[in-house]
Amino acid sequence: MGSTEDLDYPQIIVQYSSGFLVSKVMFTACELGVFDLLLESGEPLSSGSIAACLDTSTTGMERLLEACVGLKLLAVEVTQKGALYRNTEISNIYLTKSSPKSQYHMMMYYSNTVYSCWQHLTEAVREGRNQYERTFGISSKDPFGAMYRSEEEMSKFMAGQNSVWSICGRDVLAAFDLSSFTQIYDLGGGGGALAREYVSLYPNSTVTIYDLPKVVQVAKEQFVSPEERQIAFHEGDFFNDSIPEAELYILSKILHDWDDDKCKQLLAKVYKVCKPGGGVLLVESLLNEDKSGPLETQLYSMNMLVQTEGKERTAAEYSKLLEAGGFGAIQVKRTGKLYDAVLGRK
Ligand code: ASE
Repeated sequence: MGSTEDLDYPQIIVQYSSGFLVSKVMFTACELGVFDLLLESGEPLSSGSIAACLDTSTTGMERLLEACVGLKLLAVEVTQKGALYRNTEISNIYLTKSSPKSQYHMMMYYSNTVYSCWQHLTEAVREGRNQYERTFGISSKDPFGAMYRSEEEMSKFMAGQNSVWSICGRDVLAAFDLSSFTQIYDLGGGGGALAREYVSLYPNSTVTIYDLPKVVQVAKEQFVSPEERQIAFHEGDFFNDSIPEAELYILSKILHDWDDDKCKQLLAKVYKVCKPGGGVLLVESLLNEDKSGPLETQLYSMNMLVQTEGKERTAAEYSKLLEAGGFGAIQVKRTGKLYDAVLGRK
């Protein structure tokens, strides 16, 4: 080990300091439609023509494009006609709206709602609670009442949540052989992208999305077509209404929204109605047992502080919650992607 001078210290601090600038550059290029335009055009374009097409200033667009080149989200080629920009592979796949793996909606949710809430991270840490009151002037007693404060906001959240399953839905559902289950309830299944992955991976299954009536209404209108016969809906509030009997319950990014008491209460309720031999599949981003990482999960846990009543947990913590609810034979599978899987059996 060298002395402090040869550590990459200052560089790391400088990098971390501009982390949010990096996010905002990527979000802004997405929001303005830079990647969509370059995909559609099929040929490299100058900053002037991109600015004209997207109705922005040339000076602003020029700098945005240059920064995107620095981030390797765009490639530049200098010709006699000046600099011409094109998408890199990664932006074509993840940053264009029309791509099947598009993360556009997730980024828009981050760029607007999440970004606004994070203005109050200091207060969130001081007070140990979410920041809806400060950020949006709405009561934070019911976090999902606040998150779903308008139909538009709810729809943006659902679209954002849906996008992650196009990149790791298959991994979390293939972590265990779930082919023996045919009747599945996805509690808090929202926009249905995970349900869609499920029925595609397990063709003999039917997945019922159990969610709040207003969520189900928007899911039917905007996200799931009636032709998707293996996906059904059930309107309800899983804390206050009854949950129908089934073989497998999926709780995907649900427990991370709630404190331990609420999690145990929900799991006990699910255990009661679960068929013997059935189970519950938790889909969550797992912290290392010593909570030393992964960084992404640590940051998500900060976001849970700012936006919800929950936190990210370790596999042992989820196992304890499952056992408290009555479940046994607990198995944990880390996928190496953003989300992992934990299975408990009745
Ligand atoms: C929730 C998930 C999210 C509640 C609020 C949320 C996400 C963002 N805000 O259940 C998606 C996951 N990403 C993060 C940062 O946690």
